[in-house]
Amino acid sequence: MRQSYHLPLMGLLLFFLIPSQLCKKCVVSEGELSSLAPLLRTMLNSNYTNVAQAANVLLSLRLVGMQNQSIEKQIIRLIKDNVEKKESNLSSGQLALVILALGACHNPDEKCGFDSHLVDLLEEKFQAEIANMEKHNGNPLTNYYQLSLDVLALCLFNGNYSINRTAELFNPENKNYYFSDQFSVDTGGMAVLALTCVRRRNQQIKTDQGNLERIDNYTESLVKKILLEIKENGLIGNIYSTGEAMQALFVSSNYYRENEWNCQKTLQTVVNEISQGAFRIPTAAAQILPALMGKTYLDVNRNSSCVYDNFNISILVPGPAPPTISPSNIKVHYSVKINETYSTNVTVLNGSVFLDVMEAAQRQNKTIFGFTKEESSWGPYITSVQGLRANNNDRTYWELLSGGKPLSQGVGSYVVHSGENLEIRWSKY
Ligand code: B12
Repeated sequence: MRQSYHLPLMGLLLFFLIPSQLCKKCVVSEGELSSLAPLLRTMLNSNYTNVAQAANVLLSLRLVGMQNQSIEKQIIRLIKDNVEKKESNLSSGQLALVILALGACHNPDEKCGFDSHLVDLLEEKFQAEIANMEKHNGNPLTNYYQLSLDVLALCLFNGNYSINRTAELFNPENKNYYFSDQFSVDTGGMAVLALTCVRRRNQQIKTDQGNLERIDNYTESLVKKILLEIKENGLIGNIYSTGEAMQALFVSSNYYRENEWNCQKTLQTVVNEISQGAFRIPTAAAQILPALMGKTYLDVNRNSSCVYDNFNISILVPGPAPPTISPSNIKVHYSVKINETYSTNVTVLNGSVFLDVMEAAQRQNKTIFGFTKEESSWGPYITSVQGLRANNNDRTYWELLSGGKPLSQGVGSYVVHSGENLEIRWSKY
């Protein structure tokens, strides 16, 4: 039988209407709360196959005070099993997310959400990121989004990190904030959250005043870069970076004027996009939800213990049925571009995703169209084509394009159209 989960409407409303910090916020209105139901459905109905995905979901649910004991137990089990099995294989950011999720809504001094050795392990992984930067032309093992998660988790859970080193690393001119010359709003947003945490925690330390001033300036400059990415419809960067950007702007309202960001407009566009099904990936849903309810990752250990509420509106009322697609075939053009371009025409079922096209092409010719993928918190990530493997030390990756324009979704979720020109291109970021 399908289980029914409910949103604690009144409790929830009170919870997020009480300002948790003195900064500018706008949140979904009481009347619009039910528009968030698709996000919760996506998160709660997920299989939690990936540790970063499970941690994103748990963190998000805990931040908004949406707790269901059986769901929590299920996610926590998965995370803990995963961490035990491949502790050392987790990337630094994955471990940071686990710490944030397990530690959310507990008093940091109680250390009850997770074993404190995870924080020690994160310190080591963060050092390994820096060592890699020193060896490989300033390129971390992962990326600056994850380095920001690392600093945030270390800052919130009393880990060791150098304020001086943090100030050096997070200079807004650092190339790691950019992918192919484009400022990454998600990365900038996460960095603002990390720097704000460091700033607030170390307010009183006289000897660090110089570094703290530097951190202030960097935060201000990152906030300016985020504001420059506000689009006509209010989205910041794109729909998938808007959640992180909103959180960053919530905690940094002293760095911009009220008329520089129309938060209500952003909120309204996001709410409309939810109804259009933009957040069907659990990680996407988990990353947008906290901001819509006025929460940020800095609220993670705000001394509130977990609240298990009695609920009164059902959120698992069936969502709108997906549009029925006729079982007809469509033809698309598909190319692999390295120096040369290798092309083919592929026939797939209407409603297919990019990955289906790649698989069909691979069946035609494994040498030219053969590829590998890895599961990630956003679904399948393409790691190699023709045996040529993406490498963070060289900043190389396989870029997805349609009609020559980069896609904002991955191979597992981008639905292809008849006659479309799809391409996977060996690129540098
Ligand atoms: C860093 C990053 C990259 C780096 C990854 C390599 C590196 N140095 O780490 C680069 C620049 C190469 C990259 C590429 C792409 N990215 Co990217 N990326 C990110 C970013 C900023 C952080 C990811 C991260 O580390 N998360 C934290 C860790 C703990 O989670 P994780 O699951 O272990 O992380 C891994 C995956 O996220 C994976 N990854 C990165 N991007 C993408 C995109 C997709 C679709 C998938 C399945 C996996 C994936 O790389 C991470 C490190 O191994 C996110 C922003 C965000 N909000 O999450 C965007 C983000 C995930 N990327 C996105 C996109 C669209 C892409 C591309 C499809 C762009 C394109 N047109 O080609 C490609 C992926 C193509 C492919 N080969 O499958 C979107 C996904 C949106 C969606 N609905 O699917 C995001 C949310 C950015 C955005 N706001 O649009 N990305």
